[in-house]
Amino acid sequence: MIRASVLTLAAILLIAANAQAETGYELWLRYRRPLDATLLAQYREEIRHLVVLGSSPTLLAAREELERGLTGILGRAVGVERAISHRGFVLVQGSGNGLPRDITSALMRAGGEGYVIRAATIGGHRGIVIAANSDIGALYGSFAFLRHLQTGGSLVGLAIVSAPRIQLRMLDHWDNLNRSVERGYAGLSLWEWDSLPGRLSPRYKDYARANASIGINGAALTNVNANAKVITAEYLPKVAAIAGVLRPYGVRVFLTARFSAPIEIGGLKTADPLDPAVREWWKRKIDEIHAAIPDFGGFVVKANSEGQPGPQDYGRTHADGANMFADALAPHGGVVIWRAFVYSSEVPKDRVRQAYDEFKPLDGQFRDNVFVQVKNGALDFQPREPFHPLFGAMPKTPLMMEFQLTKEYLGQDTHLAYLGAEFEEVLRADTFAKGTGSTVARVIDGSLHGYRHTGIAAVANVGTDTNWTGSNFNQANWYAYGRFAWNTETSAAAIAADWVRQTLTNDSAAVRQVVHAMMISREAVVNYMTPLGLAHIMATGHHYGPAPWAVLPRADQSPVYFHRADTLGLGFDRTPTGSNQVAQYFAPVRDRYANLAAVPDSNLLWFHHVPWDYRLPSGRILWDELVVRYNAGVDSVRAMQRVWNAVRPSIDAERFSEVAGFLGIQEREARWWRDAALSYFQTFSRRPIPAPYDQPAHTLEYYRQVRCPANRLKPRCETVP
Ligand code: GCW
Repeated sequence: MIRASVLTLAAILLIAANAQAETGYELWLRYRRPLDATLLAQYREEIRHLVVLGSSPTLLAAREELERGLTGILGRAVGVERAISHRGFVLVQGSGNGLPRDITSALMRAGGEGYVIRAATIGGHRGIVIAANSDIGALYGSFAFLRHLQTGGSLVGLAIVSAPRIQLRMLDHWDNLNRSVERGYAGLSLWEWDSLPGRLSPRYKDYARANASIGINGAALTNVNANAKVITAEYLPKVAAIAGVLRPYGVRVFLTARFSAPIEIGGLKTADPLDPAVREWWKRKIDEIHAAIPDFGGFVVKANSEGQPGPQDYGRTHADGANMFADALAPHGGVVIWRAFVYSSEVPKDRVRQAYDEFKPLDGQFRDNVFVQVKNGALDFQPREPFHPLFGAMPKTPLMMEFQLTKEYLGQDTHLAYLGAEFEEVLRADTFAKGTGSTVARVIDGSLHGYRHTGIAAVANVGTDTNWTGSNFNQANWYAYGRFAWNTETSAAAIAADWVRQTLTNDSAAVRQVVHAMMISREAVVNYMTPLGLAHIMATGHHYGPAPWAVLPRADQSPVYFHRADTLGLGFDRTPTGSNQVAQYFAPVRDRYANLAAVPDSNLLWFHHVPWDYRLPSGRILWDELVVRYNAGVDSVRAMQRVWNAVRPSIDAERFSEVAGFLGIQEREARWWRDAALSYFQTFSRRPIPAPYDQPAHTLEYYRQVRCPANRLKPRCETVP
């Protein structure tokens, strides 16, 4: 008898433990009880019932999320009532109606999508108001309130007002219709085209919740290397079904347009953007899309880049192409997002000049509803690049930022690299377009040039993996992107702390340590892959692992083209004696970059071909500094491992071991990068690796032989020491 009940108890405990098993699926929306008993007591005292005024799908979503979240955090159910009847209410409404004066006046600062969260007394009862000027604002406010509780915020004197600085905050999927994901490392595409529109995967709604919780309000569902099929009558009902799930969460659907679609699916002979039949075809097509998806956001277009068709095929400009779509979308309120990532078929003198050279002259020629979307740097999502010189250079054309969350060049799913640090670095960079303080953030939030509309995008890192992003830490990049898109002035460390508290642990000492590890992680990757401004020395094709020696048929795809190592030195001369790409920046940025004595170490080899014995501000010559940096990268990964081991008691076993495993791979691969790169560059520098640093574990020949099968979903190079 006693034995039986002990067994039952054990079984119950096991079930309880399993219920809490941390797969990562819940992302930062875990809603666990706070560790701090005083805080929990306060929450339980102050939060007793929920009153959501209104029944729109968006307000119902807010109610559902608050019920779920509060139940988890308080550890007991919260009553849902129609009106405030006693103390401890949480009132949610998408208007200022009937609210105290201090709240209605705060709402004036909340704009169309922002919110106010305040402690208030209504009808003699004390409680909390979440108010906005729209239902979506109320939903964002609800998520923000839950975040406040999840991160251990106090309810005393609660007074928050928040509004997004950028209007369009997009996630761009590079998802193909066969469900493969270009540069995706987290499984298959979320979009189950075969079973749509009949079946709606539960993932769609959880995806929408995650986005809404960080303020993302647009999603381009398909790859910019586009397939025209997605805009056929066969696919539009499928797209409409997804849009229906995302709509209550404020996420509008966008698609990618293949420029040659009029030929491929329209039976026309040309896709010339000035041809009346082509223009008419797109107009009808866009009408058809809007009939299926009334709030369709518009198109993202990659044209005349990496072999994609575009207006230049017909002797027309990017503006001609973009304006054709713009004219057809305008009556529906849609926008065209035209990418500036152009990479033409002719080998240029300097590939990183191209976007500026092609787009700058077109400033002023785009219609009102066109965005030009610019990658954060002029090359291609490298671990570090100087900010793209187009920022600040197109005052008449709203420029959108494009970041990449899927870490194509930063260790993909495996390596820990918190990109918040990169977002912060780029957004705070000063373009000097209109003197000091002309930051990239102020270009894209529109305040510098008075843009008509503003936007930001990031290439998504999500897929069907249980944890969504391939590794638990990659979730932080999705999260940080949304938070930065909402508030470009925020800090990477503050966002990291919120993420850790919501996602991993609320133990303050552990939070501090994990944030520290995250904050050094991106610089670690820069150091062991591409220190001192090196770029694009990754293996060909899959971009995983080092191959600085690679020579491709096409020069400007070759690592040797980008690093230019020779017996004299290392680096790409972009000063007036070289490609003069520095001239694309405003003074004094261009002068600082052009001057070997003034250029920051972080961009040194990006702008200069530097002699091996050139002495850096550290007092070391270039070669020795390179050795130091590569080793610093490895050391930082080891420091991250030490942090992770130290916080073990605060982390669940599942995620602890996943991260520990990945950090082990990262440490090994950081050494691989270091040893491969240094033994290769040493053939030019002809200098020893100074003590006390390790000599490469293998010969250069060995590293050159390492292969990471390119056809695997996640290239892993298990043979590496
Ligand atoms: O980063 C490069 C990628 C390509 C990608 C391209 C782009 C979608 O290697 O896979 O294509 O950029 O941004 O268009």
